Parts: sequence; structure tokens; C-alpha cells
Amino acid sequence: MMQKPKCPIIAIEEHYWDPELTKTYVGPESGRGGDIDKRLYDMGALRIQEMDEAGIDVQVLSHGAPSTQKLPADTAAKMTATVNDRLAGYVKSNPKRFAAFGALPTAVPDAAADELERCVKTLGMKGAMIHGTANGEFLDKQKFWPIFERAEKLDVPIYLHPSLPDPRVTEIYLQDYAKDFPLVVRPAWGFTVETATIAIRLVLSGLFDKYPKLKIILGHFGETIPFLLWRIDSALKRPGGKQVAFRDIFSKNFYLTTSGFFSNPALLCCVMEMGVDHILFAVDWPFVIDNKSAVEWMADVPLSDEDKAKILSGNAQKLLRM
Ligand code: GRE
Ligand code: ZN
Repeated sequence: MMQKPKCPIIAIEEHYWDPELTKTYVGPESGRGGDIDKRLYDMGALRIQEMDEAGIDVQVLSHGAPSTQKLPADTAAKMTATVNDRLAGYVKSNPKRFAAFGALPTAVPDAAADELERCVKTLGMKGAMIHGTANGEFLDKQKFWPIFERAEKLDVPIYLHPSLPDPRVTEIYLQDYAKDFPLVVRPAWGFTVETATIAIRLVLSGLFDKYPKLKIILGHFGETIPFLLWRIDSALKRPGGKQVAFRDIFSKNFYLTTSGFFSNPALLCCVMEMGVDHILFAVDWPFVIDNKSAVEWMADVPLSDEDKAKILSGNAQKLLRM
């Protein structure tokens, strides 16, 4: 086994699949291939073995995309509650190794706010994860604000995770390359554009003026936004438009993770824009199938041991109260 750092390792974007929920998935959502699917459904031996092999102490579990974001309004609340109860059961079976982000029935926003509160107060979860748009609707629409209001009140983060882009976007921008390069619509580009767009729209909407203590987590080192932050901010400050303190809001209200992105240049850019306190360790298991690749990368990043310890667990312990 590899050398383990002195601090604990908490990985916060680690996925599973609920067998009842995934029965509702159709087409491109319904499977990712044998090795990945097998791990998504494994809540015991294989998951723990692969955590142990890499020295990961805790996985903060979350459902894979699109989670409950495509459920219709008439069934979303009931199904999501069942899924969250089962997830809480998995955590309860091994509370030293697992914690969780709940799923939310975004098709019914007021019920989603209540479910967030139930996840935190009754089920002991650390916040919630939302995957992409809610049945094609952007989350900055005011009808979804009760979810963010409740998150601020409970002082828990909402993790904005990628999902497939709107089919119209894929058709126009990527479809002709999707056959030869299937992942171009997923982590290689489509997910990034989709999720960055959702995050940028949240800032433009004024959501953070209304809820200044709201905390949003983005995976994949912020879906390119840290690299673009100066340019987005400077362009939005040019005369002729409404003013928004984009860079201030993004670096204060957003937290980023290392999920699926083990790159020193990307890490250093994020440290420079956000500060090390806003960066948290994640693997994106089992889409990144090798936990060790992430832990081994962290061992050699050009940061002090103190900063590495913050990323590996200290920041998660604080943000998620673990
Ligand atoms: C997916 O949901 O299909 C996915 C991820 C992350 C990386 C690759 C991938 O969530 O296919
Ligand atoms: Zn993920």
C-alpha cells in the first residue's frame, strides 16, 4: 500500500446508484458500462476495498447523474424520499466510512426545500447534490429559490454536479463527433459547458444578493470558471450592462473540488483565485475508477503539508461539519 498522509482523507464526490431510481432512466442515462455500473451499485465490500487501497477514510456519497432531476412532479417527492432513506441506511451501516449528500425532488421546489431540511435534520446528511437542470429548467429561475433559501438557513452547501447538456445543445454543438468520441458530450466538454452555464446564471440572477451566505460546491475544479474568472468579471464590468461583482461572489460563495481533475496547473489556478480554504478533495469514483490516482497525485502537489491537509479533509470537516 502507498504512503498515507498524516491527516484523514475525505472524498466528497463519490457516487452510487439506487436500483429503484435507475429503473426510471432511459437512453443514454441508463448505464455506463460493466465496471462502472458494478461499482455504482456496490455499497459494501468492493467500495470499501478500493477506498482502503487508496487510503480514503470517508466517502461522502451522492447519487450519479441525473439523480432525481428528471423525475416528474407527480412522483418526484415520494421517490426522492425513498431514495434518501435508503442512502441514509447505507451510511448508517458504516458511519465511520460514509456520509452523504441527499437528492432533491427539484420538480416540486417547495417540497425539495423541505426534503433538504429532512435530509439534514432527520437523516444527518451534509447538504444536497443537484445534477444539471431540473427537467430542462435552469436552477436560477425564481421558483427554485426556496431550495437555496433553505440551504442558507440550514448552513449546508448545494453541490452542483454535471448532467448531460440539453439535447438541442448536443445536437447543434457536438453530435457529429459523439459517435467517435462518446465522452465529448460528457466529461470531455459537454458536462463542463452545461454546469459552468448553470453556475454563471446563478450569479447573474442576483441569488447571492438575496442569500449572501449561500454555499455552492462545484466539482472538476469549478468547471473552467476559475481560469476565466478575471475575464468574466472584467467583461461584466464594462459600461452598458447591470453591474455584478462576479469575481467577489464566485470566490466567496463557491467551493471547488478536485473531482476527476488531478492537474497541478489547474489546482494552482484555483488556489490563486479562490484561496486554499475553498478547495476540497474528491475523486468522482467510480467514473474515475482508480481512487489511488487521485491520492497519489495529492501526495506530490506543490503545496505545504498544512494546505494539503486542508484539501484532503480539513476544509470538508469545516464546511460539512464532520
Ligand atoms: C457520467 O455520469 O456518465 C460521468 C460522470 C463523470 C465522468 C464520466 C461520466 O459523472 O461518464
Ligand atoms: Zn461526479
